[in-house]
Amino acid sequence: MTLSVSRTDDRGLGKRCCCLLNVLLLLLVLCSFWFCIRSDRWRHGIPPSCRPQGTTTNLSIASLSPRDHYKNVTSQRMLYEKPDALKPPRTDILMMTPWFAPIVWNGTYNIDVLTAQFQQRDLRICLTVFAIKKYTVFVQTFIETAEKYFMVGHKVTYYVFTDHVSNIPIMELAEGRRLMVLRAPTYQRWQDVSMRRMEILRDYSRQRFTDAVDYLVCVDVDMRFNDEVGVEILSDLFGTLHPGMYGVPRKIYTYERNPQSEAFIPLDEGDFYYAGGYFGGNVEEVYKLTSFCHNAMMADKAKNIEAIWHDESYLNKYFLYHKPTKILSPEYLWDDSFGIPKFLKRRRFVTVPKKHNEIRN
Ligand code: 5GW
Ligand code: MN
Repeated sequence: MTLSVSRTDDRGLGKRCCCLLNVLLLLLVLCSFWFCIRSDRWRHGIPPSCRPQGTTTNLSIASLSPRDHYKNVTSQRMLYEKPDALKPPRTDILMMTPWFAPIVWNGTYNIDVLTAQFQQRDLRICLTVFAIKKYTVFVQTFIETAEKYFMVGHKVTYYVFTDHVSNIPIMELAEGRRLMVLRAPTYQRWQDVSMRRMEILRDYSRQRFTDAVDYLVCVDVDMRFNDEVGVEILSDLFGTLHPGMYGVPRKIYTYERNPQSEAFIPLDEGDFYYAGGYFGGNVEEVYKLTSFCHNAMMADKAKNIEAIWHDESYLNKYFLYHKPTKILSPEYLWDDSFGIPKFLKRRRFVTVPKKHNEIRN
């Protein structure tokens, strides 16, 4: 008898526990559902520059149309010298392309105004490099100097793609900055090491970068930062003038001239010669660029063709028909072996000299 009573008690207790668990589970599902809707709205529904800044507490988020948020942007007083509509800040260089993309030179912009604009958006900036085989030796200087000069005060993630993860030094980084080391395949031919960067960046732009990054900056690793590089470089799609070719006639540009190649550019076309070692933009634009370049390389490979300057040739083809929205002057990619011309007020990112036969074999 005692036994049967206690068994009934057990069953009752079990049922109550089960009920409680179900209720908890339901609550959890509801909570995560609500959180999903909210974060989705924040992420996609409203342009980041228009995130509400004032008080919106008496309005439910679901009842707002995106335009309602425009009213809540706060403004802040800033003091600086007024621009003069009749006096360009510089006359010794080209400041604007014929398609109205700014060319970024020292003395042509106000970094405080730009930073204030960009800071409202709490940007996540991602700097990518590849360090395959012996090129891991460049990583330490690259990151140390980036800590000093690259996007100081902003949220930065370094992505280092390498085939030798253990050769990447552990470094202390400033607050808001992270280093991600990712495994990348080794290719035997150095041309493939260089060209396959496009394929890897394409894949990451389609997956990992999509929701984690606002702007990508994709550069060579055999470099060091030597002066400030800030938000003035950021735009939907940007390229950089090659330090060896900013002032030469069109026909001198070392574009691919074989009409059979996907990278072919005829002698009577072309705006600038862009460097392969410095481009970027938002994730969607970088996806489109890298995807085009990789597909063009594969199409050429099937025809047993390789463009003269590898990934750089395909990049130049892409930029000819998909014009960049901003262009970086050679201040952003300089090689001291070219000397220091008068118009070059700053050398922000410069090549680290390498002993070619030691580092490249
Ligand atoms: C190796 C031999 C010849 C040319 C390039 C490489 C090589 C390039 C390599 O072994 N490992 C490697 O990671 N790279 C990546 O490709 C680096 O990120 C490097 O910055 C980029 C482009 O190659 P560079 O820097 O040697 O090309 P240049 O034209 O800037 O001298
Ligand atoms: Mn390089």
